[in-house]
Amino acid sequence: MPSKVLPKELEGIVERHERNPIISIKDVPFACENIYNAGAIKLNGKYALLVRVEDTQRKSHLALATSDNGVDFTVPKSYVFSPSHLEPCERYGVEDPRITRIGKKLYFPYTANSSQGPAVGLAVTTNFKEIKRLGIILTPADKDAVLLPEKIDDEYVLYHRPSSNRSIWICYSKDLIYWGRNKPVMAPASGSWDSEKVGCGAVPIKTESGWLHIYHGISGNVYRLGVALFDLEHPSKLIRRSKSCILAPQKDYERQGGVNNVVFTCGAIVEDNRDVKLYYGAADTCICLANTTLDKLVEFAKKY
Ligand code: BMA
Repeated sequence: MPSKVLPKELEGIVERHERNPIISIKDVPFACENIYNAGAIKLNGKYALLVRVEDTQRKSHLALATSDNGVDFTVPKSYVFSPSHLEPCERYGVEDPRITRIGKKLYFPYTANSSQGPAVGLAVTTNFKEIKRLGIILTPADKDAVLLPEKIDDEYVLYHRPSSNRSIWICYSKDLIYWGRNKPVMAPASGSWDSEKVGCGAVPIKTESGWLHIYHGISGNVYRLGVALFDLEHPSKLIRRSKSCILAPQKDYERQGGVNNVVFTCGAIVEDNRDVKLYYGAADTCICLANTTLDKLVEFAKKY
C-alpha cells in the first residue's frame, strides 16, 4: 500500500546516512549470518548499540558495538548477552533489545525466541559488563516491548504487541516483574501503510507534545516506520499518529536481504541539540542510520 505523498517541505525529514549500511557482517570479527535490529544508548559519552547478531546456526545473541561519533562502530569479538540454557523460552535466541535508562540503570526488554513462540524477557545492567536477567515477563506469544523511561503514578509502564493481536498494548508494574492491567492502545489503520499490524520501535521520547513513539507498521509484507504521540500523564492515551510513514524500504539494502522490504527500529538517540540519530535494521541483514530532529518528528506526527 503506497504511503501518502509527502509535501515538499517534509521530503527527507528523515535523511539516510550516506555511508549506510553503517554496520554489516563484514564488520563482525567472527563468523555470523546477520547483524541487525539494535537498541541504542549513549554511555559515558560514547554511542552504544546493543546489536542482534545471528550466529551460524541462526540463533540470535546480543553484542555491544561502540562508537565515538555514532557512525563508525566497532563490533567486539564476543557477545554480552546470549540465550541462557536455564531459560526454555530462549532456545532459539535473544532478539530486538530496546534500552531504557531509568536513574543509573539500563533496562532492556528483548524478544526471547523458542518453540513456544516469541516471549518478552527483561534484563538490567549499568555498564553491560554485568547483566542481570529479571526473567520472562510476558508469556508467548508476545514481542516488541519497550519500557517507558519514567514511572507514571509510581508504576513502570511497558508497551508491547501480543502476537495473536495486531495492535500495540500497554501494561503496568510496581516491581518490573509482575505486569498487569493490559489494554490495547493503538490499532492498525485501515487502508494505510500500517494497516496489517503495528508494533513498538524505539523507546518513547518525552516531548512537550507527548511521548513520541517511532513505531513500525506492516502492510503487504512491507515494514515501514511512522510516528505517534501519547499523552504524557496517561501514556495509554493516543493523541496523534502520522498518516504517512517517515521511512519506507527504498534502497537496495532495505529491499533485499534476509527478509525483503524491511526497515525496523529498536532505538534512537536524542542529542542535546534535539538532533535525533535513528538506528534501524534493514532487510534483517544490516544496521543503518537516519538523521532527523525531534522537532521535525513531532511536527510530522501532528500534521502528516
Ligand atoms: C518482526 C521481528 C523483527 C524483524 C521483522 C522483519 O516481527 O521479528 O525482528 O526484523 O519482523 O522480519
